[in-house]
Amino acid sequence: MDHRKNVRVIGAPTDYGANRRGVDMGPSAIRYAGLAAQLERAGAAIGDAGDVPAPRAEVRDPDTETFAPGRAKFLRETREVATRLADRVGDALAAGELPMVLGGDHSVAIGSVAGSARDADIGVVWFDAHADCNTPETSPSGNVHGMPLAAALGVGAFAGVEWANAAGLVADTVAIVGLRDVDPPERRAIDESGVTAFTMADIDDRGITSVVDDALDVATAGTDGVHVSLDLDWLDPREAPGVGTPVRGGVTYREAHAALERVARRDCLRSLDLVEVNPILDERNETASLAAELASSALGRRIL
Ligand code: EXY
Ligand code: MN
Ligand code: MN
Ligand code: MN
Repeated sequence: MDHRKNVRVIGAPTDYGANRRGVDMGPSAIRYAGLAAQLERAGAAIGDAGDVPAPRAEVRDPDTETFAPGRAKFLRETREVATRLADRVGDALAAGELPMVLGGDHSVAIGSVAGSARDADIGVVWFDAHADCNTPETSPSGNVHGMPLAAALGVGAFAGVEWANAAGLVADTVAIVGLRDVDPPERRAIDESGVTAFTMADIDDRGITSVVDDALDVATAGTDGVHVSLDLDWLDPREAPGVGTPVRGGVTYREAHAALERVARRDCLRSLDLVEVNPILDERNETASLAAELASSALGRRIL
């Protein structure tokens, strides 16, 4: 991959995939926190493509379209935005740029992964407290932000759903890192699909750099590049309070940087999501600032 990265920032201001309002302000908050300056520190050239249009939840019926059996709220809206975003991400890659998607809730990753995997075989590293492997049949909430990985892989009711399934992605090249809140059906889905999953206990035992190196081995095996999906609730809520679904016991500030620095060192980054930043719940925009900093580490910001 070439060394001066041309980054195309694409905002996806959604919140209907989550159970709390406010993540739709994530793209503004991350930009305001100095994303462009942070990326320049990594030597990247930045173009900001603005936001994809996203419907407001309060003027939509959550059940206009859904799956039966099971529930996926705001499925129509998810489809609309994912389809637009996949095109934007695919266009950025076709232009030789690195798409950076600012969420928004994690349902936007359905679009970014589909776009990234449109014309390539990709691997995925999913940094998250949650597995995001529910399907409409297994979801306890009906919130699609708990389903994007299942959607991309075509699990359960997502099988054969063209707009949701990522063409050039197979479970063998997907690794989730940092798990600490997994629903029992998701555990089964992980086992059956062949996705590689690392819990916080793995990080405790082996250290962050060794775990992330293993995740990158999985995601780079025979692929053209790696999509990194960074859910800010991956971090401990003390470091990242501005998220809708905080779970205690996450990675520290330094572990998070070390992880993204390993990504940069591998020189395999194809596309990146920064999602689930909730400015309403944040303290002085620190979670948004952290998202911007971590993006800079992922792009290879050097200290010396
Ligand atoms: N597993 C729960 C559900 O599916 O409702 C919670 C999912 C939260 C997903 C967050 C954003 O990563
Ligand atoms: Mn704001
Ligand atoms: Mn998530
Ligand atoms: Mn999460």
